Amino acid sequence: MAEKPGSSEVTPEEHYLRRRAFIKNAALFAGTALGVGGALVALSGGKRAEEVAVEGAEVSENALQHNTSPYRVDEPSTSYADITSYNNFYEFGTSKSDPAANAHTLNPRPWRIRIDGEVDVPQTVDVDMLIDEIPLEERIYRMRCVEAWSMVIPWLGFPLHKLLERAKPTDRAKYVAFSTLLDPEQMPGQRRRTLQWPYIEALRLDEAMHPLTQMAVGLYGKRLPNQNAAPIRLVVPWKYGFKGIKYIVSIRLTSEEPRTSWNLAAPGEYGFYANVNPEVDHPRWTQATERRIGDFTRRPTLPFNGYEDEVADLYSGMDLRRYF
Ligand SMILES: Nc1nc2c(c(=O)[nH]1)N[C@H]1C(S)=C(S)[C@@H](COP(=O)(O)O)O[C@H]1N2
Ligand SMILES: [Mo]
Repeated sequence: MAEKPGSSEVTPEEHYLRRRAFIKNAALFAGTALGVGGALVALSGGKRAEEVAVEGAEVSENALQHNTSPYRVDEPSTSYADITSYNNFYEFGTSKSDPAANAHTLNPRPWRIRIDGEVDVPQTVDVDMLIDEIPLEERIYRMRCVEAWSMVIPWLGFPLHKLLERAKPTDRAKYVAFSTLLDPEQMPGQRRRTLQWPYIEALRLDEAMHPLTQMAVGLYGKRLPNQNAAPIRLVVPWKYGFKGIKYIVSIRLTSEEPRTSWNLAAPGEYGFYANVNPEVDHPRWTQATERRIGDFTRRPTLPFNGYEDEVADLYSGMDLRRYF
């Protein structure tokens, strides 16, 4: 248990789980005179959340223990302030500042997700239970919005396949559809007809099972703030940001390709696949370049958002202009 902070080796799962259990107990006593702050520093491993690293400080209930992962782009991360104030979450309005201003009405805990459809073990899972049971990893991914702006975001989460494997997809399962909660009380934008509510997104099963596809529960070492979709959202780094559905309550496996919100709203503009592709322009703007939030000049957009080596095989033989 005497690991030094900053050691980023992958921790064997059993050791990791025991360590998490210890930290949980220790956290119960944080703020008392027991002086566990120092012990937490030594035990936190991987990247230390700032809240945990300060000797004697209170352990923020928002801090999440996690490992680092090899998936980290070699570019500076966008600031926490930008990631949490420049958002798309149409359930709160269409302006970038609406979610940060209004998403305090969300009620992300407790939170359950229903997994059903073409699975042998349909189930309802509690997000806090998942956070306890599945080791979290930090992954620093590029995120490219279809509107041609981008960020680099240090997400905390776990690969989606770990969740899907629990439900045991049947042989007929070919797609995975995700749904956001429908509740205009919490999300007043759902009273307006900007999209057909609830927001629905979907992936092919092989895309959903790909190791890069992540369920995110945190950001910069802490639980997701409401505007970034507390308590849980999807992150598919080689696709346009709209595939990364927020505030998920349902995951359904299907044999037919599901209809998705943006594709229903404007099929000529937003395809089912939505792979980042600098060669296929949006009908109203170029996708060849993008504006990284915080930068002054535009930069070229990379095929599959820079994840071509990992994912191009998923689409071999497909005409990516037709299946955009
Ligand atoms: N439910 C829901 N999910 C959503 C959206 C939305 O409006 N509603 N916007 C999408 C779009 S277009 C983008 S770019 C990302 C933005 O995520 P962020 O605000 O956390 O950066 O969320 C995606 N997920
Ligand atoms: Mo987006």
